[in-house]
Amino acid sequence: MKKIEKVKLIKLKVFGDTRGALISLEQYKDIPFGIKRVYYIFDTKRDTPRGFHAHKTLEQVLICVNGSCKIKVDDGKNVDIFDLCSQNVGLYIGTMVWREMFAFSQGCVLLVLASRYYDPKEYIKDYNEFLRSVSCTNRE
Ligand code: T46
Repeated sequence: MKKIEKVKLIKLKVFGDTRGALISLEQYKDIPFGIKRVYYIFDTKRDTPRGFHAHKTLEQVLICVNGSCKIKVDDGKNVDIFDLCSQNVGLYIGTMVWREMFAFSQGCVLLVLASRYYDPKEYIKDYNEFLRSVSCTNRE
């Protein structure tokens, strides 16, 4: 399977001692963009997937801070599936990548750091439109 260039795993530094562990996330340092928005997804159901869209200009880092889930990413040419199951791993997803989140464990909490404020106009929710858009971009 070919790697998707706009998607990568980021190892997050853990400050751990006998009291427990702490992870700090700073924009442009631990996270490769300025953080404009933070949200988290919880109370999910194992058999109810979410996502099914791409973003025109948004970059995000997804961190499963409790439990686990899987993220399917697709750049129009290659597809990959990531198993997020550790608090010290983030999944960076760049622009124009289709994503689907599924197989949520009991108690899963998915924390998301986003490079832009919420803008519903910025979503592409139709897969065929997404494929047309990426094939145009690839031709430019
Ligand atoms: C993404 C994946 C990983 C807001 O009002 N503000 C927000 O910042 C967000 C993210 C959502 N919403 C509202 C819009 C919907 O009424 O919350 C509701 C659920 O959002 P959505 O159906 O887009 O949730 P997911 O889980 O399908 O997708 C979300 C993000 O929207 C998306 O950017 O990449 O998580």
